[in-house]
Amino acid sequence: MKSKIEPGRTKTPARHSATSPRQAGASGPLAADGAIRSPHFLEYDPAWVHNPDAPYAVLPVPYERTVSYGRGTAHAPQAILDASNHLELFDEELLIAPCLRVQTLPETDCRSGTEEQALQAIREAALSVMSRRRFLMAFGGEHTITAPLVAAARSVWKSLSILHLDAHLDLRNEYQGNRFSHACVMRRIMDMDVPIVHVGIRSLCEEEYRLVIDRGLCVFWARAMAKTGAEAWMEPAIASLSRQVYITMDVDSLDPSLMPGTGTPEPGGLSWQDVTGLLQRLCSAREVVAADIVEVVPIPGTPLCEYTAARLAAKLMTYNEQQQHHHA
Ligand SMILES: [Mn+2]
Repeated sequence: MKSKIEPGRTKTPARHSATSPRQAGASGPLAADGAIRSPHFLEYDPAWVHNPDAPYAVLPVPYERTVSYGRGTAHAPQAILDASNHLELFDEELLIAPCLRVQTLPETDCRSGTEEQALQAIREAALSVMSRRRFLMAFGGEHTITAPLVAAARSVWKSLSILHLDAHLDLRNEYQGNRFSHACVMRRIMDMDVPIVHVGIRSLCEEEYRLVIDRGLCVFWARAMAKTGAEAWMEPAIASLSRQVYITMDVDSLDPSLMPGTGTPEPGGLSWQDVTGLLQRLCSAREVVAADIVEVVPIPGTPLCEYTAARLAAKLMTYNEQQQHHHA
């Protein structure tokens, strides 16, 4: 496994300088290509970045083996970490600086070995965090990685259900001859007998439609959500989830105007307010135990997609942290 841990670095001065965060200079070591490389989530904090007792752990998972359309998601974890260094620490909505205590783990080895071996390595890395009831945030990579992540979560939390944000159902039994394709990931999770609530769906095949009807699956369709407005779908979606929730966020659930960098974009997606509103309510109503953000494909020349993904991850951790304080 390749370690990307950097030697101790002092806190970046960038964030609080007069210039905008993005213009405000390097926040990590320079790579050979001159790009900034930051192997940690959020600003470097020597107390937590390498600390296995941190309540939050970020796992970079650059898995890209079965993508069927746009490529490049293997570059996303590093791009999201880089972008996260430019986030404001102060939350504009909650009006607090949450001081998230986040360990950033070395990325999992997704290139060598067989598909099964790579997925097993992801499961083991996740389990090492979850078995101590720490919050895991994984950055893909393609959606395939959610199966081993959920398998690990399911072995720790007995009353687990899945919130699945996606444009697609990903419920094919196999795709292009592969049962581990990104297009089959939720079917593999259904095989584990974990209840799933699908939100934002606007693309499916006939096989998937039959499955929805025959098994009475819980699907919140993007078209209906847009018609009724958030108040009508958020509470029923949350009410359909069990006490402990794993969230998998395929970024193509967001509208492509907000998230153009993804392998299989689909028009008509969720807004930023839709998704963050849902996450906030969910964190106050349920115990969110872990999450992943998958299928980001960075676009050269704009940091929009990786920045939005980093912001989404920080938002979820902040909502979760706020509830921890309320419950304490
Ligand atoms: Mn998708």
